[in-house]
Amino acid sequence: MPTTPHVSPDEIRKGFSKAMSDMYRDEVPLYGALMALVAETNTQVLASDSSLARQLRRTGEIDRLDRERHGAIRLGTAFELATIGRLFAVMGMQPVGYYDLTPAGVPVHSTAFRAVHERSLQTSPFRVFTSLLRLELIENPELRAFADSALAKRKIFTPGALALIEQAERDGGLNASDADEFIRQALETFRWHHSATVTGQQYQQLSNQHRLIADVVAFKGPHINHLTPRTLDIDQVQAAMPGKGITPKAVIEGPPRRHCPILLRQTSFKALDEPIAFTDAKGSHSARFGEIEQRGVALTPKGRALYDQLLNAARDELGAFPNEANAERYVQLMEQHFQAFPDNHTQMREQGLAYFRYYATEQGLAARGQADQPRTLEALVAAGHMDVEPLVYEDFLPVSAAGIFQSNLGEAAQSHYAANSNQAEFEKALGRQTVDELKLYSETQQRSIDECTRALLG
Ligand code: OOG
Ligand code: NI
Repeated sequence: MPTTPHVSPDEIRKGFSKAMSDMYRDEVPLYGALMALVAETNTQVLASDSSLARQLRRTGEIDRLDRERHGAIRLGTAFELATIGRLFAVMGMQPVGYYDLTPAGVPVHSTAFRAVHERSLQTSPFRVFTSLLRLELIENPELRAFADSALAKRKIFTPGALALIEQAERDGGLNASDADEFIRQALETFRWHHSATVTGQQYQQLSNQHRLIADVVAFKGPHINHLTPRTLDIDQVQAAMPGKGITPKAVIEGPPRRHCPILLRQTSFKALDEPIAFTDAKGSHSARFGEIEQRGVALTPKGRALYDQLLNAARDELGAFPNEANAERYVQLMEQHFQAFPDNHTQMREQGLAYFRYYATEQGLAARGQADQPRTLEALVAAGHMDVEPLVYEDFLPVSAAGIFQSNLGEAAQSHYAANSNQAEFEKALGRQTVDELKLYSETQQRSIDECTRALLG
């Protein structure tokens, strides 16, 4: 019997991202309002900033903008993390980067599942910030044992999803109808449940230990807790949010506003209080929130070191967590310190602070084969034979992520844990190593240089 061909994992991810967005919009109407606001703002920005529009057309980002979003989940066990890794692999997503949130008082460590090749990212840049609860950080031994047994009992994947993961691994992919069924089954893992698996009192005990612990342990599964669209002007959306009945957190996380955006800026609105049926009583729980992000150029290790240094200097000078009361001063300090970070692409490139993509120009192609044609990368750029565009940052930032967690978990989250970063333990749970994001950016940059050189010098 002829077998039907496999669907590309990139297409499955694209379909899954859309299905997730539809589900979340039905469940959290404010997400729909935020998406509409972001789309409206992006249209305005593209109409008024022709050089940004040209840049995004050239890199292709303009085509993926409408379907660009990230989500976040929090898992409870090594089995859940390893299995979610297999589930995401069916959609062409790999664990990229390691983020330790314990310095900020959040008892998790995390990775971001995403596509790794620029071509796949172009089809669907969908990412999921995935955290693993560190149960060893629960101080009370009885509560730890209770959490352990509650997590050991739950089954967050449907039998159908598990079977299709195995089938995809065995056959090297899924055909169209199995891929559709996989999307339907996989979606169930991320769904919100109106009922908890514990009593009201047990929930309270978990929550007293840490609200995040309750959010993971008391529920049937790792409900998606936000979906974040990408905006081209985060300040504009932040300012427009109150007019739409959405209250944003006090400060935008990440770098200050610049002409040439770097890395990632994010802001969120507070988690909603939602009714929950505990096994013995009615109550409520807040976990789900909204967030928007603006993405800029990816930084090299040197650029990232400068970013971290300036961010830390500004925060040290502030002397406290950024909050409503000190927000204005924080913005001032950030702008002041970031004067030291060049704000144009030419300087960033010359100083090796950021990654770029190279494109052969008409002029360069016309000069192909001529005797006086420039031969080095720098000479080709200088002669206008190659254009340079910023390579977009596809990942997350630990300090920003901590700020997003905290704005939704409240003051209690701001204690410090003695335990520190443990990437080896995380990778053991995951069952594989995480991918180094810097290597990915450098490979993408190199591929664009190679392609360009071939086209021009062949
Ligand atoms: C994840 C918080 C971090 C981001 O975009 O950095 C985050 C969570 O709350 O589970 O969303
Ligand atoms: Ni997020």
